[in-house]
Amino acid sequence: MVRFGAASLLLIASSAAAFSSTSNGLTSYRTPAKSNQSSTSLSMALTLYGSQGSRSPLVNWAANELNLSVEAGDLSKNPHPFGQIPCLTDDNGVLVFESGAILNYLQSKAADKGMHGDKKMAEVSSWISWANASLDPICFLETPDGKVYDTGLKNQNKRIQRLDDLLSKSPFLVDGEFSLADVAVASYLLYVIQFFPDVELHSKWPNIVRYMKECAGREGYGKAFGERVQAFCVARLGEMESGAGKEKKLFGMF
Ligand SMILES: N[C@@H](CCC(=O)N[C@@H](CS)C(=O)NCC(=O)O)C(=O)O
Repeated sequence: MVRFGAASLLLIASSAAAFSSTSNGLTSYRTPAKSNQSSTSLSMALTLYGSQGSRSPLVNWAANELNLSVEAGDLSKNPHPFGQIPCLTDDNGVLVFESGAILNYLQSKAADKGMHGDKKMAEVSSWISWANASLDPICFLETPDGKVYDTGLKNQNKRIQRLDDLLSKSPFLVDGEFSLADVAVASYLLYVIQFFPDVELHSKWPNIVRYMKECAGREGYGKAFGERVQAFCVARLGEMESGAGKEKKLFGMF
């Protein structure tokens, strides 16, 4: 499981000017209270311990999509058993850690309000687990001590090919409509282009690129990750679609 540790974060910070706001959040490990909060609320008690340059914005993205309001927790009081982020607390002493478990928890909170049936919940939850257990290790190759050194998306991969096939038949992963399955899967894919901005995906997986661009363009993504990250992702994916990225590389060879 990839850790967005100090070395990786430096990569993000140095890879593009687009990430300067992200890198600020990283150093302090504190979530800017306002940028990550959604305005409408079904609950006021959700508290997220996280930081902008980690994977915790994916939790904010999920909350934004579900219209759940999340407050930023004081990281010096982070109750995660291993001191990691993200970590979520709720009313009645609820404590949830692991980003996938947090997405499932938010999904079930929304389901309480009658938004999703069991069948959809099961599928969404399966995709959330797949994103963490199978997609993350493909997206981020790590040294034995857990440092990200490359992405598996530079080469063909049968699981990613299958994902592309699925997305050629449907705009989103579950029932053709956007869900937390897409938050989980697209978050990792979009982290890849933040870590490795030169990676070219369109020649191998055009449907995934279309999907990533669609997901990155969502209001909830921009609110959670910040406008600059959003603008960078959408622009980079647009370049891939138009072949501009490839041209740049060709020029670079001469
Ligand atoms: N599998 C966990 C990974 C959590 C994780 O590695 N978080 C990183 C930030 S993205 C962290 O807290 N790193 C500091 C540490 O491990 O002490 C999840 O998905 O929540």
